[in-house]
Amino acid sequence: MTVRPKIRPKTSTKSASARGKKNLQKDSAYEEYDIDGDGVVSDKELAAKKAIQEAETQEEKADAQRNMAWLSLIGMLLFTGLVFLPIFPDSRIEVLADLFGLFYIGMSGIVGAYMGMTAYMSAKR
Ligand SMILES: [Ca+2]
Repeated sequence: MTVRPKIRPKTSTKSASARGKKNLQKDSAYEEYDIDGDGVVSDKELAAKKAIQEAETQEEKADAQRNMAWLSLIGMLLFTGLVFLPIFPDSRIEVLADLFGLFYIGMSGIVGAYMGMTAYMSAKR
């Protein structure tokens, strides 16, 4: 009977990073990417984090556009109310009449574009 030598795992003298194992630096900004807190930043966690960030960006964009649409709507109403106040002389209204038309078209364009865009986006999902 021959005695076969036992195969032992080689103990490497290389450092962790040289063997292909990667570590984050101390207090890395990417530590938050370890969502489940197991000390490993997996591809799945990176993908999840990316998806979350994209969703947040989309939400911020949607919020800004909604605010703009509201501002346009409120602006039109305030402007209309302001023009009917007695402090606004008739002569000035006559001079600026063409400009007022453009103002309403511009403001309602923003509101309409917002409505159309949100309807299109919700239909696309
Ligand atoms: Ca993890």
